[in-house]
Amino acid sequence: MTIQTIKTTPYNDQKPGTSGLRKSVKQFKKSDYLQNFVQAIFNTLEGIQGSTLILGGDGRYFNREAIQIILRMAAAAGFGRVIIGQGGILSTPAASNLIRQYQALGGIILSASHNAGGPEGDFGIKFNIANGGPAPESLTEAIFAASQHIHEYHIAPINPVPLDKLGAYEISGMQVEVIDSVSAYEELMESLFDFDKIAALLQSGSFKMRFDAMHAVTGPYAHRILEERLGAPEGTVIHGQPLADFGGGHPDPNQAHAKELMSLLYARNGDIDFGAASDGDGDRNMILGKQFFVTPSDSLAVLAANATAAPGYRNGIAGIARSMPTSQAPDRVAVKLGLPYFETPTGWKFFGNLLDAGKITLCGEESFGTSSNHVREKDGLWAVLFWLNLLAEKQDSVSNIVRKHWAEYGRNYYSRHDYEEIDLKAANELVNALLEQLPSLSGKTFGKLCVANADNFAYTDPVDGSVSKNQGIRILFTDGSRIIFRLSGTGTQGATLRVYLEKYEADPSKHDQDVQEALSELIAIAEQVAKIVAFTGREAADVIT
Ligand code: G16
Repeated sequence: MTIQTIKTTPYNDQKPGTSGLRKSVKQFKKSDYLQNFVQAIFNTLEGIQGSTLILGGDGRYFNREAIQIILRMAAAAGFGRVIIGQGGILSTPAASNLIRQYQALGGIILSASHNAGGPEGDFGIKFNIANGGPAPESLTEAIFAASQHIHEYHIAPINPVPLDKLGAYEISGMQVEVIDSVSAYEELMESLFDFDKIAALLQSGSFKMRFDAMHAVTGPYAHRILEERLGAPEGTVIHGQPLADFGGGHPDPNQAHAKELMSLLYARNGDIDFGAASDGDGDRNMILGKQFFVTPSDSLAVLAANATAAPGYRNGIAGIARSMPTSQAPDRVAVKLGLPYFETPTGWKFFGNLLDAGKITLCGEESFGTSSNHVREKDGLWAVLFWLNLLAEKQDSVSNIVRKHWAEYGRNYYSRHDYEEIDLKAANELVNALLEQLPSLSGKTFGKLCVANADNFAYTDPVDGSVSKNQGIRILFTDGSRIIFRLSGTGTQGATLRVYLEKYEADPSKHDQDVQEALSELIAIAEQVAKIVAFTGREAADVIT
């Protein structure tokens, strides 16, 4: 076979963000845009010859086309074997699991996560390393540097591989296996949770749940595990068919985008006890009880406090980590259990070293991500199964479990306000103005609240000593309240300003306030300090979670 070498010119915008390279489909379809980035990955990796690559995506528009291109480039690069999920489908956690199981060199996951799909939507590509986790910053920076010097890429002239049929092929001396996307993941879940207990709950007739797959990747996983394996009634999984444009929806499992699920759970005389949703690539989750929303931060805290309820964690957990903007609720659990806890920058890649070193077992982020050391990614269905295990074990409702948790640990009122697609220049000016104010903020009082410290968060990885700076502006108050400002690293249009607000309340008689009302003082201070209206022209946040 003759490998073709194609001349190309670099694009200057291939810097991976919080989670891989995310751009509009239009950008990805520009001449050789995808090929350049894939070649940059291959040029950066060591040990490709004869190694195994895991390949799959969330099924969004351009997924199949991209898979065929990457296969041809993988053959040219010298991979010995590529494992692909049937139909080109692999959820991010399932891909992470396969990388570990097959001892692969890594995996390429095609997804723009919760971003909208379709020809007018977004596409994305991320590389996960041999531990199954997202490439660390040092690698993504090296890939970006390589993309800036790309002048040619290599591709094997082979026919498209049939993606829908399970099978094994040899192309250009490379083994290609199209495998069932769900089986290995299902086995892993069964090894962690009490499937008999969960099945009894789901089949009891007195408990009803809905899982919203949002027409994204978790549809096949949820159908197989919840309905076929655990016996939940047909119809438990809604929007279970993966569609290239997610049915025109926004596959983001939050109160704003999972509207149908929200209305089912919040219906006045509704009979659904438990609601859950996952995102485009299956790594996020939202947990709902009857007329009850569990913040992702509380979800992590509750799971950590009750970890031994699930067989996979029966012997206890080693420690907990959360991203910096995530509420401090999980820290309280760690303190009580006498466990180490860590505060990392936003981005799942920062949990990898802590998990590999055995310093933590559970980790999570406010951005609807929770997971454990079973993979090196956040895992939407895992969180749902963990909650089901907990509900089956406690024979109690979601709201009761969370309320009892608050009564024991106190409640961290929490909300995130997003200002989307704002002018990039305005966003940078706002951030710079905040940075200038930082030194003068310490000791300043705003009504009853006094600033203990204000800084630009930096993180030193306790395992490899690497330092990550500029990870978000924090205003920390003496009573433990916090306001955090960050620009998102996953948007594709302009800038997205995220304002994270948190206030701690120990008194159980005050645990039933409206969240935005409980945080109103902090919301006003955020505006006073950051002048969001003046800088962005926006009177209100676009999305409040
Ligand atoms: C990604 C990352 C997460 C991060 C989230 C939000 O999630 O994997 O670690 O918390 O983006 O990041 P940002 O605030 O920079 O937009 P996903 O589900 O989009 O891959």
